[in-house]
This record gives sequence, structure tokens and C-alpha cells, in this order.
Amino acid sequence: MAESLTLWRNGRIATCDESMTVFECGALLTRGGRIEWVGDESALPEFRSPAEVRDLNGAWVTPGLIDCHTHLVFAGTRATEYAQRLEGHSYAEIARAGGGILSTMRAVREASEQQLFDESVPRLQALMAEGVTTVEIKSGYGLTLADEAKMLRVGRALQRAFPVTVKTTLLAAHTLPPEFKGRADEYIEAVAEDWLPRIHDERLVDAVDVFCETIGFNVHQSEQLFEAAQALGLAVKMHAEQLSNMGGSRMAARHGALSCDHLEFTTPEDAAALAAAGTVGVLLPVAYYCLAEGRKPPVDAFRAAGTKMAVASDCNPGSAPGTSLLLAMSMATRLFGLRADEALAGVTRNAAAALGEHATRGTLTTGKVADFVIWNIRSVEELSYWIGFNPRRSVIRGGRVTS
Ligand code: DI6
Ligand code: FE
Repeated sequence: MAESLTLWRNGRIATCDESMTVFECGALLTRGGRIEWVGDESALPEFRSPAEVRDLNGAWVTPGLIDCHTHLVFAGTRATEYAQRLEGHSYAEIARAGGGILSTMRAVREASEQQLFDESVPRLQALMAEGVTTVEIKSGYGLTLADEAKMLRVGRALQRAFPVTVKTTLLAAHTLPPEFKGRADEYIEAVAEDWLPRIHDERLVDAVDVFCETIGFNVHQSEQLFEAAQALGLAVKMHAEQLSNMGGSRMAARHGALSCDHLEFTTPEDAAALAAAGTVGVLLPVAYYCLAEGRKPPVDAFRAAGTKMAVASDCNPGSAPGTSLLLAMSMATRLFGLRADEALAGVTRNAAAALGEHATRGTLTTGKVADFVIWNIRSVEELSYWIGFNPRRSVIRGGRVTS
């Protein structure tokens, strides 16, 4: 039996397509979790009568928001480190002294899978409350095969427990675990040749990420990992040029990475390489804010080169303890100088591309998944305007109202 047709009428539909088309008197037809048609209501084709008609009463509708870079599965907090940073200690200094990522690693290793799940739920719910329907979640605080797999299983479990799409990313190359002190090459070899194939066999991972940085891994090590991931058919992405320029983004572009993230130290040449490769530049203004970084990503160079820009929360206990994608949009506009429409594209169309989901999500266009949000706003610019205020009215995922 054919699935029934639902008509969503009388909405102001921000499609977030390439031209950011808006239908002021718009309608959407959904069937079986997909968008069958979208356009001006006056142009609505003569379909068989829909089983259900829903009046949007002139409300704004956008695609479901996509948070394309989070580390939201973790245990504990690092509020004491934040207090140390307020007193002048730097993020890198705390990391070198055994704090930072390693302190969360200890908490994650001690936590059971259930505890990790329970601690992560409120963060996921906070993102979802603002209209997030797809979220990427990275591992990277386990740093053993068993603990990385544990984190990724929690990611998959969250997807089963909530009406949200979770894309999991292996970030075992987040920092060097104490077991491998002084043996970074061996660690990368273990991850690339042993851990990754096993985690992939368990279907726990959708992409592979690496922290390419002086306090992370070098370009050569990152490339080895990329080659192993790509040999398994997995997509790659990179934490690149956050604290210095190591040339990571150019290597990532050569490998056709889905995204390079942070990018404060990117050069115009890097930006051009990313644009040519179709690699999305993911901007993480909450980390910039919390670390009181001095340097901003070169948004003008991205615009000039045509680099796609996404915006994400980077939710993590160290540099970005936040669960608001709307706040990240506000910061991306005010702190980085994105326009309101760029910020919106950054959490919809370009965020989908950063997850390799450009064909299925991120715009309200025919054939895509029917994930969308109905907002209590008078203009679409309000999405990057409010600070700490949530104007979400209702969330539809796969054609069904979930909140
Ligand atoms: N960059 C980040 O923003 C997070 N990881 C990374 O490589 C921060 C992780 C943390 O401090 O816990
Ligand atoms: Fe991150």
C-alpha cells in the first residue's frame, strides 16, 4: 500500500537550497518520510487529495538543523580547567600538564556505557530542543580500542533512543594516550591497522577524524590514518589549523575530506584548496569564544575562494561546553562576521555536506528527508539573533511530528 500524503500548507518556507529560496506562501508535500514536493502554494500540483492537511498559519519553516561537529558523548566536566584558564593558564599548557583531553579520557574510561549514555542524554536533548534533527558525535576520549568502541556504541544507542539521526566519527587520533607516550607513530599504526578495521566491522563508525596540531598529530600521521580510512571506504575529516598552521587542510583537501574544522590559522591558499576539493570549512565559534582565541577564521578568504562554510557547536567539555547550535549561529555572525543567511546555510545545507549527507538532508527540496522545524519567528534572521532564547515551535522528523 502506498504511504499516505501529507500537505503542510500556508508556511513561509526557507528551503536553504543553493539560492536560499524562500516561498512566502509555501507548501510542502511529504510521503513516507520524504519531501515529495515543495513550492508556492498557488503552484501546488493536482495530486490525489492528501490524507492529512496541516495549516502552518504563516509560520517560518526551515530544514531540521544539523550539528555537524560535536563531542557530546563524554563523562564529567572540566570546569576547574576553565577556572584555571580564567587565571591565565593556556589550553595547550593545561593539556601538556596531563589535563585537557586526558582528564576527560580518565573519566570516560571509568564510566560504564550506561553512565556515558545517561550523562550524554541531556546534552543531546538540549540540541534537539532547538530543532537539531541530525548530529555528528565523535569518539576521542576513550583512546583504547574498547573505550573508543564504547563511546561509538553510545552514539548508536542515542540514535535508537531518540528521534534524531546520529552520524558517528572515530577520533581516536585526538591526543596521544599515556600507554603510547613517545610513540605517536606506533599509536597511529595501531589505530589505522587494528582498531579502525575492527570498529568498522562492528558498523560503529561513519567517518574518521584527526586532530592535526602541534598538541595532536602531524600531517604525515594524519595522512596515514586517512589512507587507512579511505581503503575501508570511510569518509575523512580533520580538526585543522586551530592553534597553528601545519598544512593539514591542504592534505585533507587532497584526500577529498568532507570537512576541515576550526581553521583559525587557514591561509587564502588553504581556502582555495578546500573550495576546489568541495571540502566544507566548519566554523566553531564557541571554542573560539571559550578559549579567548586571538585569531578568527578567514571568512573573507572563504567567500572569495567559494569555500562552503558550516557552523557547529563543537559541544565538548574542554573548549566548548555548550549545547546550543543557535548560540553558535549568533557567535558565527557577531564574532566571525557571517551574514544571517550564511549562518543558516551553515547549519543546514553546508552542515549536511560536511557529513556527506548533501543528497539526503539539509535543504527542503524534492526527494530529501522530511526533517524540518517550525519556528515562532517573524523573520528568518531571528535564528542567529536571539541569545539564550529558543523560538522553536515544532520539529518534524521523517515526516512525523516529534516535538
Ligand atoms: N578540538 C576541539 O575543539 C576539541 N578537540 C579538539 O581536537 C576539544 C576537546 C577537549 O578539550 O576536550
Ligand atoms: Fe572539536
